[in-house]
Amino acid sequence: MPTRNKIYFASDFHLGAVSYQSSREREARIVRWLDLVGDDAAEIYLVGDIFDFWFEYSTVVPKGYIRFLGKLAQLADAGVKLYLFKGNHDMWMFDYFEKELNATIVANELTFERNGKKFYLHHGDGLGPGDVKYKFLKKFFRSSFCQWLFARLHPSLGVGIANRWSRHSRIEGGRTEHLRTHEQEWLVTHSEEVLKTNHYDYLIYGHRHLPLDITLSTGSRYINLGEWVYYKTYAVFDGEHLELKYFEKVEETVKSL
Ligand SMILES: [Mn+2]
Repeated sequence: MPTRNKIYFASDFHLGAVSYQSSREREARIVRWLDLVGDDAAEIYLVGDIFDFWFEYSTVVPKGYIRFLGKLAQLADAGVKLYLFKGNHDMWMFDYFEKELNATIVANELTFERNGKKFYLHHGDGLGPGDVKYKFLKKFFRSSFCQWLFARLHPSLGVGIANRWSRHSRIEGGRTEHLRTHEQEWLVTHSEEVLKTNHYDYLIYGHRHLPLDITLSTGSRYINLGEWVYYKTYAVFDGEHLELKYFEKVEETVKSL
């Protein structure tokens, strides 16, 4: 029996984008990563945008991703606890993965303590100042009315529309995101705001598509998990330390301020 004493975090796999072929290659890489971490993982947090698009009808789920989902099922059956966050691309995850994988679906933020360290997790969309238009859209897309309406469309039509929509904000091979100043990094702003009322050691997000490890004013760390089209980054907590790492890529170090 392996010792399961580590916690792993990753986000923004965007499975389904950009092409079928690139998604399959990425899926294979993710499965290799899950094989690696599956040996000592107690918990795995997938912090949103796992799929470039996801919708669950009452009897139908999107095609594809069977190796990835099979691997998650294998890990879940081996006793690894899975947490799947809703991102802005896959906010329509309902109870399918709860049923099939015994996973916990997280809609917004999740906070917990492990070994005396406090964690704050969120996909990262709709936080911080500005972006009023997106915040409004998020409220609409997450409403039960919108979900009811979408479920009435035939999947060929609904998923077709969704894929076209998804292309607008699609991740295009990474490396397009650059570090901004602290004032412009809205998740830094949001984290500092959160830290005014509660202490956390680690504030972990996705969404930004840029791996970041930034020490905040209180000594807490803002970790951005990056994405898996270009960077292939993840974080691991071994009970004492949290580290942001590259998977199958060693020549670059993670950016920090
Ligand atoms: Mn994303």
